[in-house]
Amino acid sequence: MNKESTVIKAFEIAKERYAAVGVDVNRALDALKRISLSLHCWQADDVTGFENQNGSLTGGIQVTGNYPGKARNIDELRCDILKVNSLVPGQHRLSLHAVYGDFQGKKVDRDEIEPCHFQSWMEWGKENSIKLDFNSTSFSHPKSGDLTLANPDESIRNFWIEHTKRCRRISEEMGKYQGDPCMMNLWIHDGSKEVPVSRLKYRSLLKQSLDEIFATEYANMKDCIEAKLFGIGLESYTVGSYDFYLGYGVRNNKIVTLDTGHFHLTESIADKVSSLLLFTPEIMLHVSRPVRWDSDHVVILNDDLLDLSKEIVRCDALNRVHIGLDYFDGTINRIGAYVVGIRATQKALLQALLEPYAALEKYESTQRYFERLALQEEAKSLPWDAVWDMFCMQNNVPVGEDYIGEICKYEQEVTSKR
Ligand code: RNT
Ligand code: ZN
Repeated sequence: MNKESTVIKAFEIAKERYAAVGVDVNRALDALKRISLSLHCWQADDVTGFENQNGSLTGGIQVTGNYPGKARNIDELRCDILKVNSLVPGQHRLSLHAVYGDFQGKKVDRDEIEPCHFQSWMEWGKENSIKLDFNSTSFSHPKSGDLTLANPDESIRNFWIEHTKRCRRISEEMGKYQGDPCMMNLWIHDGSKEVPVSRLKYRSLLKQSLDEIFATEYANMKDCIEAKLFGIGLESYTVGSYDFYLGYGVRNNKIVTLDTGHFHLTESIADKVSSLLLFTPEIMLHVSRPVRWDSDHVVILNDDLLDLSKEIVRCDALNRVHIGLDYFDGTINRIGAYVVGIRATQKALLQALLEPYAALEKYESTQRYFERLALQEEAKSLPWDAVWDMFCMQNNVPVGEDYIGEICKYEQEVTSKR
């Protein structure tokens, strides 16, 4: 029997099994198809960018590994992203950082970037039906230090305010160009290695900087603010903590970004979704995988990801939650890292969409807690994988492990020659 007919057969059986618990698999497939993940451009080149300043990665984040084949320029990065897209089902967005502009070999400082530096990205995006998202970049720069937007030195603070304002303008142009709002994420590493005696001072400076940055209203971009627990070398204090940005977001109607690596390791990110939905306009996610710390390991299909996905679907919030990826691993094939993480995220979302929610909810509202627990347990082994294979087949991308060979081929023909 060939693979195609095996997939069809397994799917037909899965369809019946799911129907028995009140789940329509085709509805789940339609919903999954509509979910565009925002792929992070920085897995392709270990968060280097195209400024050609040969500095190292700073700002409390770190990539380990030097597996050969990282993208060295804009053409290679674009080529890699298109390869990735050919191996995952669905239509996805691309999230760019400000340092990935098309600078044509010129030195353009961060307070000088303009929409024109991203024009070729916008055109490329349109040609390839890829919508763009954006990020300001405050790390890996001579003026990064430990403090940027919260720096008491006015000239440094103003430099970063100017940078971030420009990033918002660029995002606005991107959003306009693509006819769909560009999500702009603002994350800064500001913090300190030891506990400062004036925690309030830096936080009020950050608040002031943000107020100034957000003073201009835009219609084609949306602001997201990302908190963090700590950075490497900045372990004791983070100016932009979760409390800080949650407060700022609620008061100013801004979107809070939840990076799954930015919390205490036993904290549930899934549990935060319903609260944010009640008090902030939308949610931005940075799906990552912390191992002992904010290590940004490649995302895999684990319980944390499943819980988070289920929570979004249970809240019926797929239209209010933007799912971005944020991990970087330089120890393995980077295209492979993308594909594994993207497919894992989609698999988690599919399982969430296939949850027999109506039946579970009915049990819960009638206090039939044994039945709820039992059905949750049984649902774990319902044949979601058969539905996933069908999704890949319908979308003309490799089914199951078939993408491994494709990536090895691309390595042989392209990335190993870099
Ligand atoms: C860092 C944040 C941030 C970065 C990217 C590169 O801890 O998660 O989102 O990973 O902006
Ligand atoms: Zn992040």
